[in-house]
Amino acid sequence: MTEHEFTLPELPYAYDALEPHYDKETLEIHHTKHHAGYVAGLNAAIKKLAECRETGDYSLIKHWEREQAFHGAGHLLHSLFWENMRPGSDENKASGELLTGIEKSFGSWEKFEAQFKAATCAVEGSGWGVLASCPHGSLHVFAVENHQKVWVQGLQPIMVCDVWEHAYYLKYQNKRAEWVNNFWKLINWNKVSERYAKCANKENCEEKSE
Ligand code: MN3
Repeated sequence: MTEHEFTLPELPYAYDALEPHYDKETLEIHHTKHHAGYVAGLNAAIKKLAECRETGDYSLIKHWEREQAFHGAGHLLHSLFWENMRPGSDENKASGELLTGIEKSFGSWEKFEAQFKAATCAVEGSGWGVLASCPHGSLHVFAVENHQKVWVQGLQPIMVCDVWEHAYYLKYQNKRAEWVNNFWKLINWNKVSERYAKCANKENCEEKSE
């Protein structure tokens, strides 16, 4: 079989690097058990879909496509999540083109921060707070349910916050807002800027806003 095999990416820092905001035990379990589980689930779904093509038996296609979407989105979001954190600082803010884009899209940095935190805290059950760029450069906040629900196809996530209970419960228990506030100090805005620069077509954006 020639299907692609996904692997668990290494973290760009040690498991205790994000203390005290993100504790070592949660981060290690989150990465080695939960994220690894999504990688395994995605590979299993891809293998099953290859079997469907070989046998011509598509009777379980709906199930395996859903498995692929759930575990695939889980894998991609976690990969982004690790990358968009770094050791914390209380004065943490975007700069440059990303800051300009945020101010244009949300009115001000403070309004963006308030909307992102409120949306992320309000996710029903398990999910993610997501900052996403649309193809012509405007920015949007979403509260994504599970890994793949309540989403606009075509948007590119550039910064994500995991609010599944497995992401924070050992340290924060039911205090999701406290986790989200501390996550805010961990955001690696340089990485988010790089991602924004890659996906936004500024020329097109300028045309639309005039
Ligand atoms: Mn998670």
